[in-house]
Amino acid sequence: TALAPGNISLIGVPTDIGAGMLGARMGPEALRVAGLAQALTQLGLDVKDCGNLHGPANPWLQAVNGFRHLPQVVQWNQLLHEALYCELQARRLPIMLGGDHCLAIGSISAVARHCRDQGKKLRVLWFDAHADFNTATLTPSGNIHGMPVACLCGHGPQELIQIGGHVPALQPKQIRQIGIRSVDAGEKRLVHDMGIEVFDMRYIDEMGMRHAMELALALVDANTHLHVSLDVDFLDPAIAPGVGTTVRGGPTYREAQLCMEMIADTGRLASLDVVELNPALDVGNQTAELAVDLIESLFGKSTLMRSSAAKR
Ligand code: 6HN
Ligand code: MN
Ligand code: MN
Ligand code: MN
Repeated sequence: TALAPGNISLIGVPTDIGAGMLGARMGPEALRVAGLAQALTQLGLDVKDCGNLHGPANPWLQAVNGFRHLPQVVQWNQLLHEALYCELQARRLPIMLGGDHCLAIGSISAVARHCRDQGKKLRVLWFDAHADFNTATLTPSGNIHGMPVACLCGHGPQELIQIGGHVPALQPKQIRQIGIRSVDAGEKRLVHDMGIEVFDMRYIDEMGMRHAMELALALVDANTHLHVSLDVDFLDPAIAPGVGTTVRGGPTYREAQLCMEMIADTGRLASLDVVELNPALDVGNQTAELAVDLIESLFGKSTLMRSSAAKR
């Protein structure tokens, strides 16, 4: 099995500008304290920590025309887009340390731009309890972390959908959503109408995580850039309490590990977001430590332990 590229760049994006609760701004430091760089180095990877981006403060205002903090969300995402695109151009594998999930607009638009440059196919795996497909009229909260997938697919304010220069940045058929279990009523209709392929918890209960992941990874080939957007609220809150928007009934530790291991087996992982970690709500640093565990598997930690007999 091929391994992922060996050069990793960590990009910290310390903001909760798109969230409904403060604290995700501390996510990058919690992941560093949990030993992310050291864990990846031990796997033989070359890790560069680019430090943190510096964007506007969170003014903690009401929504205006359906959006909270839109100008600040645009600024953070523009900064992230440029920083991440630079790392991709330098042939490195960027890991975006969030920060809330609105930042996936900046990261994935950069990945999509890079794939257009390189003539690569893009597959986005969106691990989340939520579909993050709200719009200004559908949103119950105005929080833009509930809107990144819609924005990437061209449904959103002009300033956000045009980051990266190509509207839409993504086609719905490039996306697979896994672990979904909380979708707002209007949002549900839009996700369905857009034709996003969703492996929700009901599907995972009935068919198993292995089957869900086999389908989510179907047709990933040597010319595919695989992007993983990992919202920590994907995980069951019993194992991952350090998030602002927990939803019970998420994947277990082993189900989550299996997802990461199956991705590692493809050898096609080329960029990653780790978002929504909120250290202010964590118990000790356990959610950050769990995230580091999962990232290790994503980079082949357990794959390397498999005997050849266990491989199909
Ligand atoms: N996340 N659907 C809810 C909203 O406010 O739009 C929750 C969104 C959560 C977003 O966790 O990235
Ligand atoms: Mn999310
Ligand atoms: Mn979520
Ligand atoms: Mn499929």
